[in-house]
Amino acid sequence: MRIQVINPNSSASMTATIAAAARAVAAPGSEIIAATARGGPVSIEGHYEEAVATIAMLEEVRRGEAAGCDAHVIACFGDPGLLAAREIARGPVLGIAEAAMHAACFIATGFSIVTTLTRTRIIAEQLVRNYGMEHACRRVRATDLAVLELEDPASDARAKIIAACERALDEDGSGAIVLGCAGMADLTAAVAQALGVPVIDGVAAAVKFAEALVGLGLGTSKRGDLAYPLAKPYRGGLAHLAPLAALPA
Ligand code: 2AL
Repeated sequence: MRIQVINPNSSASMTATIAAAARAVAAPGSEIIAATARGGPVSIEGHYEEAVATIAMLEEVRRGEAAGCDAHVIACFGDPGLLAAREIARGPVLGIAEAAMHAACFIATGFSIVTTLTRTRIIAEQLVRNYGMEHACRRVRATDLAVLELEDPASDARAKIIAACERALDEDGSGAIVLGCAGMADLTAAVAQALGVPVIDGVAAAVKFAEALVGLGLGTSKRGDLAYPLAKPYRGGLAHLAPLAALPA
């Protein structure tokens, strides 16, 4: 099966990290098609950036659909544009935050999310509420690391993340850690080894859930609000985003 893994920010270096994490867990029959947003912010750390990045992310979903991808992964912890992407996709669309939280629930009764900036922490807290995960998410913790600092060896990101995770285990009563940024995917093994508890990278979790759903023959429901967008003209600079020719339900 072909799984499109989309980095909604425009940093190709982060896409390389995401693609490596996806390929490390993909089953032998799964092809990971990594895509980087062709425009928009270099990292996503707020609502405005999520909104702008969503347009470029949806363009990639359209390309992936046209190329016959069986599933799509949105590899940013804000899950930007997740429901919009589901509207235009036949197969499943997984957001890494939703996937990671569900994975955590299978292996622990409580988890903490360790993310980047405080403003991002607030967005993650909203996702926890949206996904009905308050029962299991004990706390969302910020590290005050900007997303692109994760790629800078001088930022000491690994040590800061491990320190935040240790505080989470000590103070939150959590049994597992969810890493709250796609750019942390390459740190998963090191953090897990340092902590001795399950550490979940949403990129890997989303790829495995995508494989499971496609393997079960399940795609996105086309009944109700996730039906294909209504056919109508779009104007101006966004005219190219008018829905593709209606596909069979
Ligand atoms: C993210 C992420 O995963 N990619 C990005 O650009 N921003 N999310 C985050 N929590 O910092």
